Amino acid sequence: MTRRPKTKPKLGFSSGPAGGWGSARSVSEIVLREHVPVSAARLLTHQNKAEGYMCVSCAWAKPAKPHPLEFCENGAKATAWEITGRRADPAFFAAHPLADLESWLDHDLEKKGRLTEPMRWDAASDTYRPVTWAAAFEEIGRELKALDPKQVEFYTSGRASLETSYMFQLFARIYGSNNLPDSSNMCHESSSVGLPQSIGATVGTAVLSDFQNCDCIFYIAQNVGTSSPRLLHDLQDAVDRGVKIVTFNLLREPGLQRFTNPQAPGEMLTLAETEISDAYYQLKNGGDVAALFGVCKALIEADDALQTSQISKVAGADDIPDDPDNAAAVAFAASMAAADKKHVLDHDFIATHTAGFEEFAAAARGYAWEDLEHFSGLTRSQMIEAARLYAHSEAVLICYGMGLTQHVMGVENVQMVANLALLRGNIGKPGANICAVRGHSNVQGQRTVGITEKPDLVPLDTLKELYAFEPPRWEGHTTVDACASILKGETKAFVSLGGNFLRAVPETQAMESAWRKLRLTVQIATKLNRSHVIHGEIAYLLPCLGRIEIDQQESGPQSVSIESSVAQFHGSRGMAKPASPHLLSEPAIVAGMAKATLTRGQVPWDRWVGNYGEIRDAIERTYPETFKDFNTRFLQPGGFPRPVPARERKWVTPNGKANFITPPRLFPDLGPPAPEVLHLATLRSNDQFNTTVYGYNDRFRGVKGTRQVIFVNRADIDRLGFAPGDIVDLVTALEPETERRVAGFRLLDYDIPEGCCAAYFPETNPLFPLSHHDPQAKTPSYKLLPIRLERSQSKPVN
Ligand SMILES: Nc1nc2c(c(=O)[nH]1)N[C@H]1C(S)=C(S)[C@@H](COP(=O)(O)OP(=O)(O)OC[C@H]3O[C@@H](n4cnc5c(=O)[nH]c(N)nc54)[C@H](O)[C@@H]3O)O[C@H]1N2
Ligand SMILES: Nc1nc2c(c(=O)[nH]1)N[C@H]1C(S)=C(S)[C@@H](COP(=O)(O)OP(=O)(O)OC[C@H]3O[C@@H](n4cnc5c(=O)[nH]c(N)nc54)[C@H](O)[C@@H]3O)O[C@H]1N2
Ligand SMILES: [Mo]
Repeated sequence: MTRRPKTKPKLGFSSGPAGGWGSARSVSEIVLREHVPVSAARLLTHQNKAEGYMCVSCAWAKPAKPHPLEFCENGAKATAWEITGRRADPAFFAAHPLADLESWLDHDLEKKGRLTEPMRWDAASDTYRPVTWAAAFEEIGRELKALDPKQVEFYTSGRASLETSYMFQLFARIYGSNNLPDSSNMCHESSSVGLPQSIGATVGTAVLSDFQNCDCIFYIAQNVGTSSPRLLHDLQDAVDRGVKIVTFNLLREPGLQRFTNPQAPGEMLTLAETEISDAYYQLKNGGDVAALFGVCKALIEADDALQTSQISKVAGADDIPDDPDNAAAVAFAASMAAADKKHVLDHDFIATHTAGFEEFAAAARGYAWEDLEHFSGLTRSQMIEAARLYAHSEAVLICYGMGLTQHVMGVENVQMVANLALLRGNIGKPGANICAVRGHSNVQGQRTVGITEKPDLVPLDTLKELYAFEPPRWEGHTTVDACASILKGETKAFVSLGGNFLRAVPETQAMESAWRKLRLTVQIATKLNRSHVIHGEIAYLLPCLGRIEIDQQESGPQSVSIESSVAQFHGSRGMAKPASPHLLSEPAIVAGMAKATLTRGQVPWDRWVGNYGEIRDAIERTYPETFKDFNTRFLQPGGFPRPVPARERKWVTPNGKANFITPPRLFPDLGPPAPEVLHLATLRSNDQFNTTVYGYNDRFRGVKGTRQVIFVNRADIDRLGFAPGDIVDLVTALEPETERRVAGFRLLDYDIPEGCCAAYFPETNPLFPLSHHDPQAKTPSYKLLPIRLERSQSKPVN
């Protein structure tokens, strides 16, 4: 049975600002809907505060001096979703064979509420049935011992704490495996691969105070209103100070246009809105390399002109006198003259700190504006205007998100951000840095403590010394490699620390078939999802405490820690009553499996579980500089910073310089262009957190009661012979030998550049071939896939 939501879909444009009354109403609706007791709802006042718990939604920074209510609509939803009064208990499972649950939508599965007891799949009844923890650990250990460690995947979703993540990677390594794929592989891996080559940092360099010290923010490919709403406060404060916000996005996202602070009663009463962006450049998906090359070209050529005293020639001002775009070039030239600028680029910084400038500048000069316009979808004057705003700012902060990283050219996108920053020394000084806006609340931190498939990123010798075992030195699997290995039948067991792997990865259909052939699936989880309903021959569902819940162990109630988007570590103490007395904490579950599996290594698993302070001590012993005085600093207001050398302009690269890296091309090769092909970007609604679908509305984009929509430009709808509201199938236009199709999507006439289209994830994941990813980072190209539309035989499922 496929469940249908009760409301009828309503499609239209959002006219209101982000935040505002809609946001306040949305929070109270979900608190009521989830039957959250009033006492638990009060917990929100402790969210993201030093004495409280860190939000389980996004990774945005937690200020040392928080707002009285330091949470947003989505943080409140995520909290209510975790401390819900609903339960998926053994009676529910007994009544629902998995063959039945397979037809349920993601929303309906998770909506059943929190898992309450450890369960094992029973083949005879096709149901999950309760087992004891001891029996579960014993069988998991026995099964893992019988396998070659190379046949096992240890997946982590980015919510697990630093303490759990450290234990999990140690368990995998002592067992003998570096197969540690994680959600970050599908997310900011392009940053993790691109930034080290450019600036010698694996993470962004920004600190929270940069928002107070910058005079311009370039905001690229991130949907702040939906994905990290608390960042809107920092943007709003910046705007109030007169900071210019320059946005590059495929869509005109309301959060980046207007914002009403739902926590500022004055603003709510008057409906005062803050206009966020000064300049909004709506570009084609995949157009960022070309757009940023255009901005860099304008800067470099303006500088060239100033060097030769041909100020009138700034940005080619007098080359094409009849060109209407010339106005931007003339304005740029005049503005430089009026400011009496002698140069546009920071030549001292470039000479002292960087390598590769000449090659990059030559490439920028060499590109024709027509090509940059063609691939970006922007006009020359827009790129020059952006360059003018950039050139007149002394400290530019560049923020970016998934619209840059999830691309075949994801690494090049990220490196273009670095190139732009380096041109004017916009890195490592107050207000000027690169801010990689991360997703999951501890996705950055889990990498810091060893969740990675790359053995070079982990101090293996230290682990060897501390725990008396020989760590594996071979390169493990990323998420894409893990999928390939599962598809080939080489992987036999999958141990999942949270997440919903099967739904988050590409190639859904083939992956679901291959997943069923796994010998063992172990899922540590809070709520039921599709990766549990489809399962291996032996399948365990191990329910854990969430971060918001009180975690009582031998030495008392425990705290855990996380790392935010700006590389600050924070403590978090659970405050809600656990959803069930049978739950174990994540550290206890990892320890239970490790003890039942490992026959070597010396790890005090029980002592660690009894007192997480001992795990933090172990983390500090492994990473003494990063986690200096971990236990004494982690609960202080505002957390404590992780050292990021590029912040101090120390470049930990092979040549000791910050490198301009010149992308070899402007756009990826997606096969021969065809008129019927559109380029799909997959997105989140503001009523979901990744594969967790809270509801069927996308208030900001004016969609109500459905997720089965495709956003298309009206000209494309007409050109392709459809009408708005028609129901279509989406069919991948790559690798024609395999048909990849999702059925029953409503065509929505939307403000999106021609040739582009957008739809929600994870419903569209069956369209993505596994091979369609960045070749270096292996981040799936979730923001750029060629597809065709076909008239549908199906009805939308919602
Ligand atoms: N409410 C909510 N919050 C979340 C999540 C959630 O699902 N829901 N997920 C969390 C996670 S794990 C992550 S990683 C983050 C994700 O947060 P974001 O980084 O904001 O990711 P997306 O929502 O996928 O959308 C990215 C934005 O990029 C734009 N875009 C798409 N393609 C392109 C392109 O080629 N170029 C440019 N310039 N723009 C483009 C889209 O229009 C969209 O505004 O959010 C986190 N926070
Ligand atoms: N097409 C497309 N695909 C994408 C993306 C995209 O933009 N487009 N984005 C990608 C990105 S950025 C990401 S990060 C991935 C997300 O991939 P994942 O991180 O694997 O997926 P989530 O949906 O965040 O996982 C939700 C599940 O986590 C479990 N969970 C929640 N809280 C806890 C907890 O405290 N402990 C434990 N153990 N489990 C918990 C619940 O059971 C819930 O069902 O998806 C990727 N996939
Ligand atoms: Mo993510």
